[in-house]
Amino acid sequence: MRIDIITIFPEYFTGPFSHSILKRAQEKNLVNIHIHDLRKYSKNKQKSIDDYQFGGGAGMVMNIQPIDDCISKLKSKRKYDEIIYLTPDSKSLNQETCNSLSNLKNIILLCGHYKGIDQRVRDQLITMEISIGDYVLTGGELAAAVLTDSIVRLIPGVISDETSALTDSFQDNLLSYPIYTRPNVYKGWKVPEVLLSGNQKLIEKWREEKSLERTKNIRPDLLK
Ligand code: 6GU
Repeated sequence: MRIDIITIFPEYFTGPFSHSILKRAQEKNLVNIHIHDLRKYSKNKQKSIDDYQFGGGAGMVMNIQPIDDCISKLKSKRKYDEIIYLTPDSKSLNQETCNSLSNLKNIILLCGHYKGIDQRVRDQLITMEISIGDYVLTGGELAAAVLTDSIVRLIPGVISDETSALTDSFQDNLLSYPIYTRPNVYKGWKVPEVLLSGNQKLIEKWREEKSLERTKNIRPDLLK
């Protein structure tokens, strides 16, 4: 899979993408992530990429031209399955969307800033819009990093034990069950007896019950 990220803060991504699973996924060529500095597509001396809003109002709006030029250049080289704009004023990301995006070959992520982008970019160039939740961040970069992480870990071969992605919270619309490791007693705090029983059938049943119980208590909305 190839992910192209368009941003005015290209250095932002060096941290999140150069550790652990995301780092290894790139080394193994399971994903190729390319960062594009939007300012390089600005046509003026000051390298500006935003302007005042028509009709007045606070906040700058990102211009069409640098975004259009950057996306056009990418599209001239390969076909993109989705061109995604990260913005809080859109549908919230969920596991189902992560699953389907992880099956795609080429995607572009556009990080928004300031007040937002010119609506014509959204109407003409963007094929999908994603928010990562009902709160506002200073920019789309963190959201793009979150989206990338959530997609890349689902690409076959990225997580060594594939079943571990399949038993994630949300894969079946249930939160995960409680998990424990050694020692079985710490400061008198005990691991549930059933997990030490060796009875796999009983263990599965206990885990299902706990998943359901947790979901009912914390996220009843998932059960509807
Ligand atoms: Cl995608 N962008 C920004 N700026 N804030 C957000 C978001 C995105 N998703 C939730 N909050």
